Amino acid sequence: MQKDEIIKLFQEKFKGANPEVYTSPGRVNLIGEHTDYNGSFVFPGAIDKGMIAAIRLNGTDKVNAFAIDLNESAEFGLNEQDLPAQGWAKYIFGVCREIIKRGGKVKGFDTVFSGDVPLGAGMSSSAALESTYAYALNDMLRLGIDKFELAKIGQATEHNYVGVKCGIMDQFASIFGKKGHLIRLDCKTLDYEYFPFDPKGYRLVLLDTVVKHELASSAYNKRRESCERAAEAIRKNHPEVEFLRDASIDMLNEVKNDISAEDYKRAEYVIEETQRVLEVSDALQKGDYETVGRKMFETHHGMSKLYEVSCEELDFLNDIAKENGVTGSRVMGGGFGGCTINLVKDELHDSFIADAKKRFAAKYGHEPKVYDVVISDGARIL
Ligand code: GAF
Repeated sequence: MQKDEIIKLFQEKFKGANPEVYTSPGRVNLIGEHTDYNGSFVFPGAIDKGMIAAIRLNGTDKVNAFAIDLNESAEFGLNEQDLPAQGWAKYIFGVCREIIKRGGKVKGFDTVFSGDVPLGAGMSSSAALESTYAYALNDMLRLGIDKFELAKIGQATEHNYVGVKCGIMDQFASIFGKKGHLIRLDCKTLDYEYFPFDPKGYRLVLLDTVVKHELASSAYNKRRESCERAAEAIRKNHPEVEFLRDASIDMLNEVKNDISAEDYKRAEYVIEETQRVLEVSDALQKGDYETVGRKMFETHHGMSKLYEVSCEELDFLNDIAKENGVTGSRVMGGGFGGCTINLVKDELHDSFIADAKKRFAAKYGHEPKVYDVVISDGARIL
């Protein structure tokens, strides 16, 4: 949705002076999945799909919000502790509460918002929503919160108001995104580096299964708990191991008999994935996309067999990618449905997509959705 359009919709709802308009994007992640909450590396980039919000202070201590795409309103007081009933309003409420917790003086506002990040596709629609409001309130109210803290406010919203114990990747990418660049982020130190990403001769394309399996957030939290248990066991012998990112396979093997087989598999995946991200960043610097692609396939295998966050539909798309000679393909984001991210040579793009659509539809009764990725800027005022 364009700025003019959302201002018009805001005016229909609230009348009066024109609002400010802010936007924040969703993200892709080239590699480094389920590594963020293990203090390890990720490789995301903001995309050209996101949330857009029109906001105007209303001189009260109430927030009146309207979700354009759902045609739903929500209202809450800034001093209330009770969560709003509407799922989407919890994100706005959470962001306000987290800013207040940090001493920020949030004031009441009227707002309408809309988005084009597909929901449940693993492209971080929720981080886009959190980042939009965290960025906007900070800017409008001159709160002076730095960008790292804005990302943490979004993450804390997930933890404390939504119940997903996520890492920092999605909110970081949404706030720090830069056009044409991926971000290699060290989630332990929050050191980050922009990598120009313009793979000549290749395209990055998402295939969305349009499937979201039940209980994804509780399964996600369980993965995190497994990793924390494994790290804790390793720490007994190696006190320097704060996160699994600091551990090696040898260290993990020392505690093999002290942890469950399931926790072992989860930790094995994370330790291997950390290594893969480092290899991919070397390969990217050399423009070696064949290695990048090979690592993506390895990640898919790990996510499917060790971390067990893939599903039948995603594995099917991954097989089709392999059969079509795609350079790299894997499940992207938290998993349990959503998208695969595919690195594919220009000349194979169309035939791969056609084959995937045909075979997926024959098996599951609908085509996957296709999104070509454009790496874009992070949160901003329009
Ligand atoms: C979700 C989470 F929100 C991220 O923090 C990250 O863990 C990702 O799943 C998996 O890499 O998007």
